[in-house]
Amino acid sequence: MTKKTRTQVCIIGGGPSGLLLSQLLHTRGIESIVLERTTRDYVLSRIRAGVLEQGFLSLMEEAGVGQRMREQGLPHNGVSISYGDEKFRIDFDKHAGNPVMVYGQTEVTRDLYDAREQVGGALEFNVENVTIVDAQMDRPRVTYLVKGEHQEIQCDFVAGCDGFHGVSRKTIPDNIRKEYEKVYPFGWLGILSETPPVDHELIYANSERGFALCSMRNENLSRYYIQCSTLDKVENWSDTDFWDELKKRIPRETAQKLITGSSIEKSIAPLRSFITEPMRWGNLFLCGDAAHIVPPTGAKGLNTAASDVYYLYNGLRQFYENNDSEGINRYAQNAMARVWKVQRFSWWFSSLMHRFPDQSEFDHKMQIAELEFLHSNEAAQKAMAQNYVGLPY
Ligand code: FAS
Ligand code: PHB
Repeated sequence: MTKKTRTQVCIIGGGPSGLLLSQLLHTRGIESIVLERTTRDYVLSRIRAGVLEQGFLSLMEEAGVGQRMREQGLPHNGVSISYGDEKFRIDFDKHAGNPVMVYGQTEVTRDLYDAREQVGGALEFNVENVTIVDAQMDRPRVTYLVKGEHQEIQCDFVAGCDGFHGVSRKTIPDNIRKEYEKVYPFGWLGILSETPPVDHELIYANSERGFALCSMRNENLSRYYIQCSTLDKVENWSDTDFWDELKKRIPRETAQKLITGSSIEKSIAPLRSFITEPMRWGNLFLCGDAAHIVPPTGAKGLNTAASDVYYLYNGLRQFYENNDSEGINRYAQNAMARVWKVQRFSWWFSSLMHRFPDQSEFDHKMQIAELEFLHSNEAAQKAMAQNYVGLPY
C-alpha cells in the first residue's frame, strides 16, 4: 500500500546541506522532509571537515543551532604555511577582519540532527531507490522504499543534497548537464588522535616528500593529514609509520613538539575538483557535494555547501513569503558564481602545496617562488586570507 504524503520541500540527503536547509526552512514555517539513505549514526561516523567560515556560523545561528558551536568551537585568527623549515603566518584579523571557527563537521551534523528531532522534523532513514519524478512539472514527486515498502511524496520543490554519489545530479538528463572535473594524482591519508594539537593554529606544509596538514578538533583531539598515492591503502600505514612520515614533512622545530598517540580514526580521501551545471533543473535544486566537489586543501567543501544553502533557503523564503520567484530563478547563477571562485582558490592552494608525481624541477621552483612571494607580500597574503576565511555570499 503506498502511503501518499505531501510536503513543500523534499530534501534528499541527511548530511550537513540537507539538515541545515531543513532546519532553516523550519524557522520560517516552511515544511520539509529529509530522506537519508543511511542512518544518523552512520552519517555522524564520517570524519570530514573541520574549519567553518563566518557565513556558515551565521546560518547556524539563524537556524537556532549555534550555541554548542559558540561554546565549544575554537575561533582561529590565522593559519601557518611551511615549506621545508620555513614557516610563516597568514593573519586573518589583519587581512580579512574575520576569524574562522574550528568545529568538526561531525559536531555540526550532530547539532542539526538534534535540532530537527527536537521539533519533530520529518526525517526518514534507510531509504532506498529514491527516484525524482516530474522534476520539470509544478508538482514533482519523490518515490522511495523504506523496509521494502513503496512511499511517495508530492512536493513543490526537491533539494538534491545527496552528495557526490547521490541520485539528484543524475536526474538531470545527460544532454542538459555539463560536468567539469580535475582528478588530482594523490590522496590524503588522515588520522584522528586524542592528543593535544602540535600548534594553536593549523599548519599547511609543503615538503620535498609531499603535503601535510596539522589540524585539530579541540584541545585534546588532533586531526593530521599527509599526501599519499591514489593507490595507497590505510592498512599500509601503522600509526608509527604515519607519525614518522608526518615529522619529516613539517618544520623540525614543529616536529620536535609533536605529541603522538594511537589513531582513533584513519582514512584516505581522494582529491578532485568537480562541478555540475546547471544547479537547477525545473523544480530540482542541487546543493553542496551533489553539485560540486573541491580538494579539501582550502577547507571549502562544507563551507560551499553552506553558501548554496544560503541562496536556496532565501530563494524559497522569498517564494513562500512574498510569492516572488526571483530568488529561486537566480539560485543557480548566484550559487555557481561563488562556486567557481571557491574552486579556483582550492585548485590554486592544492597546486601550491602538493608534490605532483610528474612535477619537473622548474615546476617545483615555481612552487617555492610562489611560497616565497606569499611569505613576503602583504597583497598576496590579503588575497589568501580573504579566500580562506570565506568570500562574501
Ligand atoms: P554529504 O555527502 O555530506 O551528505 C550527503 C548525504 O546524502 C549522505 O548522508 C548520504 O548518505 C546521503 N545520500 C546519498 N545518496 C542518497 C540517496 N540516493 N538517497 C538518500 N540519501 C542519499 N570538506 C572540508 O571542508 N574539509 C575536509 O577535510 C573534508 N574532507 C572530506 C573527506 C571525504 C572522504 C569526503 C567525501 C568529503 C570531505 N569534505 C571535506 C567535503 C565534505 O565535508 C562535504 O563538503 C560535505 O560533506 C558536504 O555536505 P553535503 O552536501 O551534505 O554532502
Ligand atoms: C580538518 O581539520 O579536517 C581540515 C582542516 C582544514 C582543511 C582540511 C581539513 O583544509
